[in-house]
Amino acid sequence: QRTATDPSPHGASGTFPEGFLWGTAFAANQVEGGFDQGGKGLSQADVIPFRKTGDYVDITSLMKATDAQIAEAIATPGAAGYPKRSASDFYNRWEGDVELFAELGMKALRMSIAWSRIFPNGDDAAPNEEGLLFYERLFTRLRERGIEPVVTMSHYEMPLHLVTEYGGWSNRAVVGFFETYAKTILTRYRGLVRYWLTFNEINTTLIEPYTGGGIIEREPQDGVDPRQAGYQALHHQFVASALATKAAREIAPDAQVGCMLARMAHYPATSAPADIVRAQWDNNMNLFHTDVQVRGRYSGTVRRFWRDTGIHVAMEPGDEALLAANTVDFISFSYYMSLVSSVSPELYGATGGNLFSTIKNPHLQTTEWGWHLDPEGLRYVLNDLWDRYQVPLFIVENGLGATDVLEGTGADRAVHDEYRIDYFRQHLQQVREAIEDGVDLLGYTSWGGLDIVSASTSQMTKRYGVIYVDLDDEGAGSGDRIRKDSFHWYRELIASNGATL
Ligand code: BGP
Repeated sequence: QRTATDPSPHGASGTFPEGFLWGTAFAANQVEGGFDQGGKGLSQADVIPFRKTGDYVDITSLMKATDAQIAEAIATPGAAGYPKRSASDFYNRWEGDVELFAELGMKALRMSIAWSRIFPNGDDAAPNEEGLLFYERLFTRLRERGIEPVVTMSHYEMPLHLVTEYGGWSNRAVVGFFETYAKTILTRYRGLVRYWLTFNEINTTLIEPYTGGGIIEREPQDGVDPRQAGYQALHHQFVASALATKAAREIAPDAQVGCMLARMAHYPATSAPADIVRAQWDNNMNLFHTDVQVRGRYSGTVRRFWRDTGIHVAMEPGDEALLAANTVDFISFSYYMSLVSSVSPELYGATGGNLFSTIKNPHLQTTEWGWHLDPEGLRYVLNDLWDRYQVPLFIVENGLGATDVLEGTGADRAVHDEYRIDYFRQHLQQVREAIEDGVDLLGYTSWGGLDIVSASTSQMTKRYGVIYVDLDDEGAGSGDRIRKDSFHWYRELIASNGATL
């Protein structure tokens, strides 16, 4: 007999598993800065300018780049106007930051390696030793502090030279360059890094082809579906991911390799069957990426989409066998919001925040940037992914972008971010429910840790961290690190392995 409280036993005495990997996450291009230090080459993220139109950030251009924009950026030395070139200056302050992470009690730091620090041009004959050494010292220190590095090989970052000279991931040659890069870091950091992720949010290649795939925005060609280049680039990334997974098995057999997806659950706008089928289609189009990386093959849904749109993805002999033979060990994903699907086009576009055109869900609040706040959706996607794939899951991004207010002076400076604590508490309660439901979850790394430059808006003031970084959107400020109230809350939570939730 069903009761009104089924199927959600709120307040259950669920616990987090022993060894659960609590931590925080960030990406090299958003945190490091030091864009011209240590032999680093320019990367695709270093040429994204910060533009304000009146009072507003011009978000339409911040994940894209044109030839003219890149030419202007290359001619512009220094970091002014290019936030990701200086970011949170982690490159120069990492030792102090790691001590803060240790104080937080973190078990894991999810981070990425800047490919352009290791191979400044991407096609160099030999790696840059200074870049290799930077991460070796960082991983060593993290290990000394009991923090497990969880490392993304490519997080919205590739050497700019591969973008301008080769056309980014749309060119098959980039697969070979990535394979060399992957083998170089797997070999060098064998024994230091156990958890590897190949590509961050691999579905971004279709959503934002420049940021995800290094594809420069150009005028559409007659008769060619504009999505063609994105799908081709994505296929190359799947092949590169499989080659990196294969290399990991050979080079570092104790390594665990995961894929990474921006998981966005699509809910039907109504209970009309057509809306439900539409939502299912949208979910399948989000999940075909994990289908390839976990099941080892493209789904019928995406193959039908290619047929219907005339998109042709060129594959080389052996690609399909390679994908089938080199599936990942676990699924990692980011979770920020749910979306709504409908067959009624007039519902779309009214709202949806700074990334998507979607339908407003009347049952949910949104963030300052218009993203649906949906803690229960996290339980839903955890159960859904687990049921579909039966491989361990890892939440490697979740958090609230908000405008924080720094109060006080000197040593008394504080940020009272109870809204962020509420966000974490509500989401983690749902995570605990999902674990009670039987989901195998490796860990949870909240987005940011430190405040970093936003991927989609290039703002520093869209803050995610539990540690405030005293820099504004123009890069002005002391750069000091200040513990927010959420830092103290998260520290207690980690120390109790989630019991204080
Ligand atoms: C994910 C990215 C991150 C990150 C986060 C928050 O899509 O993997 O790099 O930045 O979203 O997004 P934003 O910074 O645009 O608020």
